[in-house]
Amino acid sequence: MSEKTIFQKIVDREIPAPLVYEDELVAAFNDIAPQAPIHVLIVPKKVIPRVGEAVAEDQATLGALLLAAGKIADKLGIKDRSQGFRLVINHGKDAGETVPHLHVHLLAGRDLAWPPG
Ligand code: D5M
Repeated sequence: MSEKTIFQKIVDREIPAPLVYEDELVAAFNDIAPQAPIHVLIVPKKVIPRVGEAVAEDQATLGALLLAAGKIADKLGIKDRSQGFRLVINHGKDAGETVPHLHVHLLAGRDLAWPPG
């Protein structure tokens, strides 16, 4: 069994981190190194290392990540189209993935350049 990721330790409440959102399948907490005024990480409770390694039985979990993003955006008051938010998933080295536990970045609170870096 491989060592737990930092995110798994947060999900298992071994490392304290206030949860912004939690349901049966996912948990969300603030990023420790925020890249925007709002920067939340949404992670599955089940360990999926990265999005490209998800399998068919993960379908509900993958859907729950996006549904959670919408609920969090609503809760934070950024769901209105006049404001908005961006979701980012980094898969692998070239994309800048640093934690091998699937996570969706929810970024908001400033103008977000396009294309992203
Ligand atoms: O994003 C990994 C993200 O995880 C990065 O933005 C920092 C964040 N991080 C790392 N450790 C923690 C803890 N302990 N709490 C909250 N956020 C954390 P990636 O897409 O893999 O580059």
